[in-house]
Amino acid sequence: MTRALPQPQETFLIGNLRELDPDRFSESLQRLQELYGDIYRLTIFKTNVVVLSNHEFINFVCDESKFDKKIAAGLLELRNAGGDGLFTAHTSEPNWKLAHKILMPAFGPQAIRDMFPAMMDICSQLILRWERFPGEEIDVCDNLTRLTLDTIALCSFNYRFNSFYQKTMHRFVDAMINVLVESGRRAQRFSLQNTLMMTTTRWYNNEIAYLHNVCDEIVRERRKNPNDVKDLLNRMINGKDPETGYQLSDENIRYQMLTFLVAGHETTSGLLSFALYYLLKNPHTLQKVQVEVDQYGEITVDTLSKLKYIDAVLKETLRLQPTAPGFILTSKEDSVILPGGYEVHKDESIIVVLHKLHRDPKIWDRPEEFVPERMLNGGFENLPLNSWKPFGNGQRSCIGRPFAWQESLLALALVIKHFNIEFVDPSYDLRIKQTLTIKPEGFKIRVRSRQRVG
Ligand code: MNH
Repeated sequence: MTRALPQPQETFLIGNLRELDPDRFSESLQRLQELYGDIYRLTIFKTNVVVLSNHEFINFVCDESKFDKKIAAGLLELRNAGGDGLFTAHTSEPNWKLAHKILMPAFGPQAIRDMFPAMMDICSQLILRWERFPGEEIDVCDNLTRLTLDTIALCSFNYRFNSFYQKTMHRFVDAMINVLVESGRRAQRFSLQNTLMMTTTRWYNNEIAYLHNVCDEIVRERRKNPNDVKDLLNRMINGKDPETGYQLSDENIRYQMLTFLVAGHETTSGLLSFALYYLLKNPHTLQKVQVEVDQYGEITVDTLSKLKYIDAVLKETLRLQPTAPGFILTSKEDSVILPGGYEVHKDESIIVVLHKLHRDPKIWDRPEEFVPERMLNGGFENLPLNSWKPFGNGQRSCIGRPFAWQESLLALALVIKHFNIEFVDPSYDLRIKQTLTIKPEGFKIRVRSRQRVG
């Protein structure tokens, strides 16, 4: 016996589209969970989506023999910019496997260690800048986005955006946000509507062209001045599949460049911003971080693996605020029966809502509270499988995870080591801003050096 899925009343032609605020997609899904439960169906135009919000359902769909990543809705539109780059490629596309094989070694333990000096280079720029402006208002997301964008570009392509030497953020960031947001909106219009909105479409295509141009320029420069560094860019230009000898095409390299510049900085910037927010809201945790970093004179690549409490702070931050708030799957078989007898068909998109998984009261004790201690000594690994999924699932999970982790440990350690931090507005309460990823909106701090340097 199969059971019918709960679903809000549909409107002619658009189905349940109105239930979703295009600028607050994740919050809309969370609100619907409160009304319809841990599994419900929405119809967006003609496509059905099944939204999952608890561990039991999500654990079931994390089985890769039965389910695969689906490129749908906003991600499908994002292919206008990212093409068959790793993040927006269908698993069945030959370029996904080829690029995955060529690029995996670039994220191995030694390769990431080798990036430490470049990460330290950019991090020192942030520290120096904050030291020079004691007591000034700092827009946290702005500054941390400069940090993570410059870091991914320097580490992967040996290219400098020099964001800390500019008054305004690099134009790349604006263009990227415009493309992310507009891709999301396009997914919520009729295709005829998109065709008719000629001015918007021209602007959108122009923004994409600008992004591609930044990528092409970096590749052009490397081809003109080749070197034998084993960075991401050289691996893309020279790497071959050892079995077939196939290489990445120029077009695909452009897509990968864009993918890494975008995927490689937005989520990490959000993670660091939320981590600072939670530390300020929970002064005793901030103090524990200070005690931890003060044990070490200087932060080196070998110090990082000893910073167990900061590691726990970052994990707990991603539990409460998974900066990539969900992922989309599809059944490999024509149809599949989920626990409870709910039948889901192959053409339906299955949305995993991480915010709800990470606060499932059956799994997590005091789920709404920020408690880094729960992530110590194995942490989520002691819980049922698939309880904590901020980096996605299986073969399509985040390739940049070790990169993001090293960068985040370093940045948080250095910031807490060097500064006393306070809210500009002590009554600030978290507001979430969503593009594709989420960030705290309007979060501002002041910092003062803890010890005089130089
Ligand atoms: Mn990342 C895929 C989260 C940092 C590059 N990343 C994913 C997915 C999640 C994710 C979730 C799976 C999405 C999906 O199933 O549709 N990523 C994060 C988070 C951080 C992060 C929370 C930081 C914190 N990611 C990074 C960094 C890089 C990167 C840093 C690059 C250096 N991520 C990727 C790429 C993919 C990806 C590339 C696509 C991998 C694939 O499908 O082969």
